[in-house]
Amino acid sequence: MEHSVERTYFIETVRADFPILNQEHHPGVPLIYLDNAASSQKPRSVIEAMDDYYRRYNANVHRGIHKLSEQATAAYEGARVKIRKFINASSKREIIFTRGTTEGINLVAQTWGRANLKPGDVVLSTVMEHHSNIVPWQILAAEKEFVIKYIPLREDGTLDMDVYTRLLNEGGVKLVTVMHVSNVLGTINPVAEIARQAHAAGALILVDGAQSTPHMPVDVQALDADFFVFSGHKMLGPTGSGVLYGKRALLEAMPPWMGGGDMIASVRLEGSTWNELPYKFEAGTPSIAEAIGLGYAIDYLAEIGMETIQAHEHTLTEYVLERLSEVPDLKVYGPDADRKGAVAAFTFAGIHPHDVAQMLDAEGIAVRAGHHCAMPLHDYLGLAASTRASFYLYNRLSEVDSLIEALYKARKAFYR
Ligand code: C6P
Repeated sequence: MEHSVERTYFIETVRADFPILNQEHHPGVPLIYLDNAASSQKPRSVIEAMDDYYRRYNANVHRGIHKLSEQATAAYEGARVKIRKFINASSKREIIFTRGTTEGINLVAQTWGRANLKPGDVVLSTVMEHHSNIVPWQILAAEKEFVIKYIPLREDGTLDMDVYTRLLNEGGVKLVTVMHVSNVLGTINPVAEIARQAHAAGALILVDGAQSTPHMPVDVQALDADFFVFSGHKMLGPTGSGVLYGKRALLEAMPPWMGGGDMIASVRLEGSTWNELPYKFEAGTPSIAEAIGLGYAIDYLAEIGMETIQAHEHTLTEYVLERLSEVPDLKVYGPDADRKGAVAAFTFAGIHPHDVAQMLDAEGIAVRAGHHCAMPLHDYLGLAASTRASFYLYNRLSEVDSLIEALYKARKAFYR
């Protein structure tokens, strides 16, 4: 049993629920999975729930009068109810299924953005955003001629809130679109305060919750987010699942994005009318097994408790930052553990981040190297790339020790 989790949950019991973790990465070398910010592993309950759908009640939803379709619809809509509760939305009509964070942001850009942004308006974002919260706005700005401004960072990798306030005061801001937790720096942004100021300036706020929802309690009403998006695959669920939350009045007023089956009330050759929420934004046959799987992932997380998971990850973050600070020639990016999620992006002077990742892989340790879909942030930091270790509820403190040991080994090999 590990010291940090004795108080919270028995980590070996959790690990036993994840079949993939119990394997050798190379002959005789156990897998240490530290690429959770890219995608998490899946517990048996999620894998089995999806298998069960395909084996026992595979059918389309909202369409058939037969028993299988009714069962599939109940499971699919049941997942929506679980998600509503998990993020404390006020109605299940505010929960739109998407394929992930990227699709959610593009949906808002192409519906709310297309209908509301005009030349001279300002969309305010940050330099730490993932590409999925930059490119959709750039694509639309090229057509609608609004301006995108970016909040810079302070030295410690947190947002410069003074500049934020100043940019809001310059006027014209219609939307603030900001990540909750950085996938590189780990910075936890003060989203409730950002929302408060945005609303006072007459702007809406979109929160990219891809790296927060898996790791901490999220309450969209407490944050007062107008839109909140996240991906299922980073929170124990399957790829191809995700959520756009939007305040009901906003979603009601927005035009649909994709047209097709299920999103209509009636179709005539002369024109069509739209279905009620949330179906207006769910055209075509959805990812049914994936939505059901996401529901089971939420059951799993809720059973342990998001506060408990956050506490365990905080211990891991404190420990990894402490141990990384001992390694010579290594620089970690982002704030201290109290303002950071369980993500450690670092560089080794003189060693390419990809080489570091490759040497770690040889030791059984899976990490990511590159720009992590945050090229502007890497430009801002003066880096081409970084190596990133990212943790989750099933990671042990001893895996941090293995990481550090492997980094010393890599250093010895390169500095020889
Ligand atoms: N970040 C990472 O390794 P999708 O691909 O749609 O599920 O999520 C996109 C996305 C959006 N915002 C943030 C903050 C993210 O971290 C991600 C995905 C992965 O960091 C893959 S690039």
